[in-house]
Amino acid sequence: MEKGKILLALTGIHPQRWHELLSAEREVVLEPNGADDPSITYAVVWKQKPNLLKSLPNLRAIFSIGAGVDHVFADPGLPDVPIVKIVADNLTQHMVEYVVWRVLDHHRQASLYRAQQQKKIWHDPPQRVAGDISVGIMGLGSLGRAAASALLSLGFAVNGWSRSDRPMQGVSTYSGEAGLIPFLNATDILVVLLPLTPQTQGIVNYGLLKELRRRNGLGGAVLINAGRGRLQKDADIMRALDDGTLKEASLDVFEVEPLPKTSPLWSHPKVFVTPHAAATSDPAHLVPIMLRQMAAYERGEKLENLVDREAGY
Ligand code: NDP
Ligand code: OXD
Repeated sequence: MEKGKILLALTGIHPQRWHELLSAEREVVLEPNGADDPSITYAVVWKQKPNLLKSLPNLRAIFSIGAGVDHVFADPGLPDVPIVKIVADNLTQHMVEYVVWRVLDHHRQASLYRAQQQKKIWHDPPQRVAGDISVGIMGLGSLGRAAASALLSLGFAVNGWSRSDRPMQGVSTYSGEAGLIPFLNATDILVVLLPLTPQTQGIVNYGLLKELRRRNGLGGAVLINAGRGRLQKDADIMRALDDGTLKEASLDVFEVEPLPKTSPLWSHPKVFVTPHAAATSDPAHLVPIMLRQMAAYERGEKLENLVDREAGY
């Protein structure tokens, strides 16, 4: 197969660094200029414009610059070519750090100490150890498994929920619809690392949060969502925080992003907001992986980390 040309089509992300690094090895067309060039063979995308790719007759594969691919599927004219998602140590490391940071922050009652500090209160509340707390990870994929390992090494009890059976040493695993309620009933801190698909949209709602365990001395259940915003119902999270169903939440993703300035989540005292920054895609680490895959494909090897179109992730 001859060396292919790349279309770089990013929305809401500055393309310069991606362009520079991809251009070091291949010819790159930067959307919108020349985006209909029939000699384009690969598309590197983040939220590509609708119907942009369907007119490219020689497109061999689409590379998402993120681990999530819901932004690729949002295109009604998505051509039927392989879609590759990112699996990279660098991205995984960022996500593991985010999850461990947020779990420890809630577990070690950081909000209580911040409030005490503001009032100059010297008070040492009772402490639990990690083994008293069950962290439940919804989505035991590349990121979920790495986060589970890190939490296990800190001594937390860890539960995991996935679509199919995913045994993991040291983790209590649950799967499918039948496993969801038992998983939630055994979980104190819920970490959401699911992909957004028609099956998972809106799954983090009030009814689900009600099922979380509340007998751990944490003072209530905790939600951490770093998956996708449309997995959750922002209004249900507000309701759950306000009536005590949830003690606290760390939210990296929101139904609408950027989070509108009018959203009450910004100023809610029990919510920790980050701007979809749990694991940012770093071109210096991800472009070499994409270029390696393109070269391997042209040598006749298989593409790795392919998206299952039917499953949507
Ligand atoms: P993977 O595809 O490796 O894993 C997805 C996991 O979710 C799998 O365990 C899968 O089950 C499970 N799952 C999917 N659908 C269902 C369902 N209907 N019911 C139960 N479980 C389900 O994805 P990654 O770990 O690489 O990434 C997860 C998500 O994290 C991404 O899709 C993206 O949305 C988000 N993300 C967010 C970032 C941020 O900065 N906030 C950065 C990077 C990613 P099974 O194992 O059976 O297939
Ligand atoms: C991703 C993201 O999917 O950054 O990688 O959200």
